[in-house]
Amino acid sequence: MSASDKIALDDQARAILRGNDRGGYTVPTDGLYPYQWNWDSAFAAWGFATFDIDRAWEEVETLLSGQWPSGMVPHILFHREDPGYFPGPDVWGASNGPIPSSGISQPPVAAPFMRAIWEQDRAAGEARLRALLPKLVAWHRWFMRWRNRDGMIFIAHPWEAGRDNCADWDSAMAMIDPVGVGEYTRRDTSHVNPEMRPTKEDYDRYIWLVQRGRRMGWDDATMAADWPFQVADPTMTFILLRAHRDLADMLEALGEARGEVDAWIREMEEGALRLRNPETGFFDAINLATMEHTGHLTSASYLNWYAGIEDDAMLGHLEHCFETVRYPVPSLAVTSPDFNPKRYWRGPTWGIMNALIGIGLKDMGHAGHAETLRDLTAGLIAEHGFAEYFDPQTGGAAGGGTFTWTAAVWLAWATPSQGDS
Ligand code: 2M8
Repeated sequence: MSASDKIALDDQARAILRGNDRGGYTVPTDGLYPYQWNWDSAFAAWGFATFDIDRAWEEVETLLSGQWPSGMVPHILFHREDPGYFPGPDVWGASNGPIPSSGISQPPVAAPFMRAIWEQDRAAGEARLRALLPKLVAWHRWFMRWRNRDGMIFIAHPWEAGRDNCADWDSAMAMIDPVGVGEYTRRDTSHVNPEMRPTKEDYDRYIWLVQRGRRMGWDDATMAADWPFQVADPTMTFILLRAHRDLADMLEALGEARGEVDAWIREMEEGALRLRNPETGFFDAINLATMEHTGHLTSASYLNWYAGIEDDAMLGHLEHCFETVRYPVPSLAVTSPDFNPKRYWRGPTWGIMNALIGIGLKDMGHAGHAETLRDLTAGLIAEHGFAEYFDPQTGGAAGGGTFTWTAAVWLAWATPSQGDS
């Protein structure tokens, strides 16, 4: 990549973050996603930190300002109503927090990215971090209380994992009969080619689960007693374990007690290993209704290093993936009968997952693998733009364009400029 191309792409990525800034929070992309999404925002903060540290802090402060009294940090904050997205605040009916929101959470990448921001801004950022840490502790405690099964973290809705229509949920989704869901109008398919989005069968179940949560007042105890969709998820489990480690280190650095978080780390170090499928040898999800592994090798399977877990078999799978897929890492192995190169989380490559996998690889001493993945991701974005996701075989851009988290991943991780420093 020439120096001028690199500068142009860095400029473009910064312009995307600025363009998606709605004042204190960033939308994932204009039109398709007009609200503040939880993990998108954490990625946005990481991207902002490369050129505007104050704006980076502000992003996570706004996100955590939507925290519920239970500690839960919602997956969407509906700051200003927008008819362009379905389901909006009226469908969720969740008024449990200070800002209208959804009733579920999302992968807690906030702690790792807040650590990255604070490490660039130790002196000036300390007071801001100190104010935010209790909120992170309360959110992590909420996961340990309400989404924990033997040290594995489960999701209560496919949207909670952020990998909406991933094959990992198929068996649990098939157990739901979305009777009475009624008529509704999707908005996503008017922004994006429907072949790149979840099916109507998926949406009927997504909305049916939302209606059920709403009837239960999004009350954790009521939901825990009778909830038909619970899948232990490698995204949530590996990310929360990593987030606990970063949180404990930040607490210690600021002179706060870390014992409670250390106990969670120990519990999850054991729990995460339960996600290893004894038949295939790779990490996958478990449908808690049947206790069966789902049997799918996904991009989330490779987050073990991000959680500080070494694994030779996963390294072998990754090397095979590098040899056989032009633009790794696909969200579902290309050899799976369910693989679809265009349909969202059933095949396409996502820059955010590559960044998390790459960070983990580097942290665990696999610098060569990390560099390969970073180079391939940089090439993908440079050739095909700041798309929401990409066809892993052709690199073709898919989903929404001018996407916040792809721009953030470029600035904070993929850009060759990161190697300059
Ligand atoms: C996608 O999910 C939303 C629902 O939360 C949707 O399709 O409407 C997922 O890719 C999710 O991970 C992401 O946070 C969100 C916004 O980018 O879009």
